[in-house]
Amino acid sequence: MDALASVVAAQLLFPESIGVLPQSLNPNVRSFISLHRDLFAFSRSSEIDVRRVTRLIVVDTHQWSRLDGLQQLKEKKDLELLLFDHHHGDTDLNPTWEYRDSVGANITLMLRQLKDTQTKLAPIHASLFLAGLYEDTGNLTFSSTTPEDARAAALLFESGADLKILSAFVTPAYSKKQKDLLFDMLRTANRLTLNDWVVSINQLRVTEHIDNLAILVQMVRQVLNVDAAFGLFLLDNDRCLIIGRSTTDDINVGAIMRCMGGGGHPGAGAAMIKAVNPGVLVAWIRILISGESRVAGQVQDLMTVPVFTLMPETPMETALQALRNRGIHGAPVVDGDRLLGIISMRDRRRLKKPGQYRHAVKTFMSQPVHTISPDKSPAAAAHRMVKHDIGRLPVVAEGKLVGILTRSDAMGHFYGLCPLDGHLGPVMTNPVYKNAAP
Ligand SMILES: [Mn+2]
Repeated sequence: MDALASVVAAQLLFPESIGVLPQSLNPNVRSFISLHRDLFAFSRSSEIDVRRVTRLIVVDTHQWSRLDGLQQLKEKKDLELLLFDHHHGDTDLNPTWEYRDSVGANITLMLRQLKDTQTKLAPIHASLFLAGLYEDTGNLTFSSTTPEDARAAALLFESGADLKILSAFVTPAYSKKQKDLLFDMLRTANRLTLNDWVVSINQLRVTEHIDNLAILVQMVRQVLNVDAAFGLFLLDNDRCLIIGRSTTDDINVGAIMRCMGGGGHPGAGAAMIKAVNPGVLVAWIRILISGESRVAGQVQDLMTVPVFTLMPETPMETALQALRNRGIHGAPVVDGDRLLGIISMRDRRRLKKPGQYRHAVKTFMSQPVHTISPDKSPAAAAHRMVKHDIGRLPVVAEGKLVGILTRSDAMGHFYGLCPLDGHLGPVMTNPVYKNAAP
């Protein structure tokens, strides 16, 4: 839909041009065209006399292989080639002039030009353009969406875009090939737990062109409800396309893809690699995910040492007084090196009668204790605290208590990373930790 919108926009920018579409079209694009046949004029590539073409305008792609039936133009000398594209990656088109930028939809780039030339848009144009914009940005929800895409959407609304037309054509009309591949991916996904995050990895051979593999990876991530999903697509030309989607900053897909020669954002990215053994690529991704978390610091850099501990036989009143004196909310209960449990101010609610204040700590402590190892990331620690609704994690290495990490240690780290520190503070703490111990 974005490509169709971009071709129409190119025809507005270059009125002397002829619009040519790929031979295979998504079902929603096909039905849009057949309903609006009188309004838009397109030609088939077979109807074009390539000898008479002096200028080629390419939109929404930067590969010759995607220009069905126009390959002959590749050999043509003096061909002026203008490129408008929002995809990342090297182009083999050798354009005379290129207009490329990382925006969510190509139509956003085209609208920049249309605005510059003060072209007036008819409502049907605005509707088609908005359909393309919505489809490529997932209704402005994909992480590739930029503020400019949202402004472009506003402009299209102002130009009379009709939401009724949109709803009929934006519905993601997944092709049979896409659906088959999606079902395959859901069946064969390999689920791994890496640094406390659940990640799915798919390896598939893809023998024909399939549109928008990225949306399939995105759907696999949603349906399997994993923190990140990676798809390794082995293509016919001896290459492997790797696509990643992540919902956690702790797995920075863009950084991982850059290590693999590609690019992207923290939430989404891709890389194209000369086919090596896919097993090697999976191992590489695992190493990069583990390594990525380490970049953000480790638990051992944030934990408190030495740890104030309590003995199992200490009476509750003595223990609570000791915590109050130190201004802390909880402490591990140990017997020598052995971690037996954890006691926190919150455990007071287990004391029903005044006499119980003389009972031993071991009667009221929480166990088993959730712990973390010193080489984990702060995000993994925070994840564990939220999951178990606890305020502190004893740090254990080789069975020994080496430190303690509190929620404020972990949050202090995140606020340190967060440029809007003070502003985001209350917003971030309240909803997540509403029910946790003080
Ligand atoms: Mn596009």
